[in-house]
Amino acid sequence: MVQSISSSQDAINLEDSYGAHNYHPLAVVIAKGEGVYVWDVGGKKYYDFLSAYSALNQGHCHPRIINALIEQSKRLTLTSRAFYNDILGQYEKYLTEYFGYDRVLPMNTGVEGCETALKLCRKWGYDVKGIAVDKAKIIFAEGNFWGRTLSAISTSNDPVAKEGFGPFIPGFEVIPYSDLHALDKALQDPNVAGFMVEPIQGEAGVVVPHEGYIAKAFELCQRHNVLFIADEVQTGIARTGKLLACDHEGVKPNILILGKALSGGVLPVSAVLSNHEIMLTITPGGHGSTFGGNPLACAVAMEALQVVKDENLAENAQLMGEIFRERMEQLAEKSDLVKLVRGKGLLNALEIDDSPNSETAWNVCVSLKENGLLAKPTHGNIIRFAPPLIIEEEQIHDCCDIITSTILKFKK
Ligand code: IF1
Repeated sequence: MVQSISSSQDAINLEDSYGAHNYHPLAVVIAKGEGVYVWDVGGKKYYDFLSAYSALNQGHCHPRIINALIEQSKRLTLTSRAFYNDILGQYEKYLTEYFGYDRVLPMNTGVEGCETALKLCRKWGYDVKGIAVDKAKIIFAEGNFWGRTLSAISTSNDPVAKEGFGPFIPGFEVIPYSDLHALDKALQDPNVAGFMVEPIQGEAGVVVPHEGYIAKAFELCQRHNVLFIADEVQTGIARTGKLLACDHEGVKPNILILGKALSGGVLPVSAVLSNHEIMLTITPGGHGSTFGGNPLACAVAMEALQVVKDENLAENAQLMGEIFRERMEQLAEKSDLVKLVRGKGLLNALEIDDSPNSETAWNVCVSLKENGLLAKPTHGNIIRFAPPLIIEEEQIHDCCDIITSTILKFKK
């Protein structure tokens, strides 16, 4: 039975004693979340500027999404795909119409969505493009992050994520991000079946490619009969100020991968969308998952997406993001600690003017925590700021005040 823990240290000690040490969390123990706020076990209130890495775009415990969870959980949570149920088909219709695709393969986590997309890409490569069996290649961009499985770390160039876990999956090639010449060169190989890319690289430090890169990359892929696969697990669902980050350049990916905020952060839901030709290359028994497309996930995801539309979260992310970057650029002019601010919509980052392996960014986040705002560095000296997209103008200014005063008072 869940018991309430009143001491942060007790909670931390329990995790330290009984859990894997695969994270190094900021020393705050959260007990409650609502909208843009969280409260720690001592009752202190914070702005959540991480949103669980963009899984909470609709805010913590959104009443409509929680209600959908409660109502469906009283009726039917899981059937497995061994049988039909009365909600999966409705969800598939809703989701494919919402994003403008023919078909969807429902999964759970973001990395499962990406693995699924890569299986579809290889299968299409063999069955449709005619690549010789086991010769298909897929191209990725340096700095990519799409999860923690052996396939995902096989394409990583982050030694911390990769070292000690070999050998790695073959048939993956990594080229520089935002480099069209490198992509064009890689696509000369007739065995290339796909190019998987994040429209903005989240973990790499909110790296925004040069204007037109996504559109041109898509065009190069079409020209070489290669599938353009957009990993929108973090940038999708209105985070960057459009429903999808690819919408900023009018690109409709051949395969679209969604996750995180697809469920409003209530439970793991991911999805892979494509046209009939690509999706139907996988036949019964070619892929699956116990929980993939479960009735509870379908009910929650439909409500979570309806909230995005009804509350105009993409437009709000665009407007609040402009205010945020404007305020941070003013801060950068006044502070020798802030090198630059970059991002789109409400996916932004501050680059701290110190060496990537300095403790400065981390210590700034500790000070922000003490001042009532939770954020965390991505790599080294880059602090990602990604609040829920429901944040209001007064709140974004309040947060910018906290960030500004914390940084201007910060002593290295
Ligand atoms: C961790 C990072 C973010 C993702 C993109 C797929 C996935 C992710 C673009 C996989 C997941 C999460 C994973 C989480 C922290 C977080 C993260 F710092 F690790 F890289 F957001 F930037 N594609 N990102 O960002 O989705 O399987 O996790 O549902 O592993 O520490 P998942």
